[in-house]
Amino acid sequence: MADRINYMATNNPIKPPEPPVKQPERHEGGSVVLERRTERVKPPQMYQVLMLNDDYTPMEFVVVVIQEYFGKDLESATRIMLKIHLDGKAVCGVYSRDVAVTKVDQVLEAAHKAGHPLQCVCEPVEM
Ligand code: TYC
Repeated sequence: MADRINYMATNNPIKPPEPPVKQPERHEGGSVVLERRTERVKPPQMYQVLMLNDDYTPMEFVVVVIQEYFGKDLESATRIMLKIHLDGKAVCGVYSRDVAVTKVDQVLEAAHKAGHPLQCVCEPVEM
């Protein structure tokens, strides 16, 4: 036995230290916070893209633009176009800021190329 290497641990294993016990926070008035959670990240601000009415842009063009750039089917696009025509404006879609700005650019470019005065804007959604 003496000529064999002794692989046994020579010391007793040490118990790892206990994690520190968090003391509940006590506040004036008697309220107690048992555990304070780290704050969750808030969702990003979203932007709605609105199209505005005018007296010159043909309805058919607006319907095609809404289908093309906002992914709506013919029926939804027609409903949105009519809402713009009657109310002066309507939301075509809600996106993150970069996407919303891109949609506005695309609509304005398409309208400009076709010679129509169609206007489109984006604004933060109230949360
Ligand atoms: N008012 C336009 C017309 O009567 C149609 C129209 C609808 C124009 C929506 C712009 O965003 C618009 N031809």
